[in-house]
Amino acid sequence: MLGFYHLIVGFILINLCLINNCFAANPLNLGAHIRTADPSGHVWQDGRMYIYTSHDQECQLDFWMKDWHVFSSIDLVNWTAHGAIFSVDELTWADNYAWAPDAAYKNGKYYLVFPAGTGHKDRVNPKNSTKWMGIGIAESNSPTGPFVDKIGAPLWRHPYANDPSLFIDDDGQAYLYFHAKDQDYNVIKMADDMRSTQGHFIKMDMGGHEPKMEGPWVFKRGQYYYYTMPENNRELAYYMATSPSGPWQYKGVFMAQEHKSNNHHSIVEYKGQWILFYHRWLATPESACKARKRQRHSAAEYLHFNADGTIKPVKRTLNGVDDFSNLSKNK
Ligand code: FUB
Repeated sequence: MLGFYHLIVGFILINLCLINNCFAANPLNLGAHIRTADPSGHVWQDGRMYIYTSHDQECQLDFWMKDWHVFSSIDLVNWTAHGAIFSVDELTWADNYAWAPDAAYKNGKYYLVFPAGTGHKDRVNPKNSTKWMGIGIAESNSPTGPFVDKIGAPLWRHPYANDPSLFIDDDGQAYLYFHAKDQDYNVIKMADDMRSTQGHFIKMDMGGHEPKMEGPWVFKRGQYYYYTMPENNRELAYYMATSPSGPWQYKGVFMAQEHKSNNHHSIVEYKGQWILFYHRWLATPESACKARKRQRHSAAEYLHFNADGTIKPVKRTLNGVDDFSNLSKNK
């Protein structure tokens, strides 16, 4: 029989759970002691969903970040942490700024494409800044590493660039999109061995709408290609085209900004559902960090399309994709 003691314990547990968000899928349960951002989702041959993330140090203030992590799941609620799969310590050409990564599978190998850099940003006297960032690519026989930088150098040194994103088209051609100083809205093809770029940067026709941006993400659905990005670094917006290099038609914002903070996302289809991964800046009262009230956490939502292929607006929710197992095909 339930006694008073059991009721009290149950009451306390439920309240602890509510405080700690343990009935909700958002933020994703990637582990109690890790802060992740910039999730890049991919479904590989084993049928699991993988997200490659950057890793915020507790209380980090200027995005000094050192390694990249990967997590996998079959239901988007229970995640396996595969740990740090690559770090700036393994690079000869950078020692910091392990920012938003992406991954790809081609020629039987897995590729981790990542931004990294050196120096520091002087916010008071920007002219004294020495910060530089470039894009590297590492390869592995497994989606969870170990990854090795076979080039031993960034893909290029100029322009300053970060936030790479790889899209492999149906014919196997890999396209690299990125954010770059004075060269946003460019794309470059990757060579077949994925160890160098091929040809020149192509400045894409964005239909006259080229706001400040970061992390682009390109995907294909049916006949349409989608170029998506955080417009002004904050609100997720998109363009559509019938080719991976445009011309693109601007279609608007599908996720509003929150707390005037950056967002970074990826979009991928999994078991018949389209999923948007992104990060939220959430209050972290449990943290000893006094300098930052909010820190970043990876999250996920469903993404829905209209009949004409346009994207329906997405709201941030607590439940996220917690009912994925019921909704998905091939459960
Ligand atoms: O995580 C570091 C940087 O913050 C990313 O590269 C940007 O996209 C922004 O999310």
